[in-house]
Amino acid sequence: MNAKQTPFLSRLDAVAAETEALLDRLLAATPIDGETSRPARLIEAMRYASLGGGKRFRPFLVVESAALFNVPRQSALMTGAALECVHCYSLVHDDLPAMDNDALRRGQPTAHKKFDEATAILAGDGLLTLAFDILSRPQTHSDAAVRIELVTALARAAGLGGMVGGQMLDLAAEGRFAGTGPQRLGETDVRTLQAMKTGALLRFACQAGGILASATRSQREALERYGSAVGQAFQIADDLLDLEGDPTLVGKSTGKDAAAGKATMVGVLGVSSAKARLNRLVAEAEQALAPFGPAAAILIEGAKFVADRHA
Ligand code: GRG
Repeated sequence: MNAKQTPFLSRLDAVAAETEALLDRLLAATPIDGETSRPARLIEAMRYASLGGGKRFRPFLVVESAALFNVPRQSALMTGAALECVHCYSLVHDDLPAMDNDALRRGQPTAHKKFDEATAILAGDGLLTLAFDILSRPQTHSDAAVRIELVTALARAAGLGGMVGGQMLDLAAEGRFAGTGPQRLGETDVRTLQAMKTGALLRFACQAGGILASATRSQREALERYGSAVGQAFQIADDLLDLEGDPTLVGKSTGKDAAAGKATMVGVLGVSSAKARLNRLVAEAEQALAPFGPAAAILIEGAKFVADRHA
């Protein structure tokens, strides 16, 4: 434990360590039932992209939202590991030359720099499909109906009308397609883009606790309101880090948003209004969890962590 360790960071570290150990097992070299073989270079690239880095904030949200309902930790960790596979795939594909063309991620060479483009694309594909394999397993939940609900919710968060759709809107706003130019998006369009690209997975993380617990509609709505505020806060903090962050702390190149003409909330609102918005979103996240009382204190700390993060 380092000098700055707080109770919140200890809980985040605990989830990170358990998620790491679980992913390490899920990404073993030996094929499992129904598979033929696990090609060495592919498993190496999938492990490179998903182990040994990352805050594991999404699994933390799954575990702590599930803990509100005393869901068995194993179920929450499996769901968190599945979500982390989708998140890591998105980072690998986002870093590709055809997307953001980044050389550094989590302070290390990006997957296509470390391996090659074809391997990076396949590693991303492998992680995405593994996510749904994990959710379909009885260790994730004994009730198949709950597992199907998780699969549906993650697919909707990750796909066409969620993260992948948000990435498409982002590229379109940059004017990346033949015959198009950069778009100047207004606040509503930037909010929609960010809610899809970054917010959808974070929102799923919070929803997942309610799904695993078969929670009531009002409990689920409260978690979704919290997840949506945390998602918006996360993206504004990320935009501020790109503008003001230290690349050695952030672990990736910064200053790229403005250079690429990216549509960001900081660009639309300006720095000081974006910081004020960040504070409002943390307050909104806190209010959303009021029905859960003191049990939700750790999730409120999570929202503050997102707003204050430096990496
Ligand atoms: C290519 C399908 C596809 C989607 C890409 C999520 C995404 C869409 C792109 C990532 C680009 C990016 C930097 C988005 C901002 C928010 C974000 C996801 C930051 C990284 O998440 P952290 O800080 O990363 O949780 P760690 O390393 O801690 O896991």
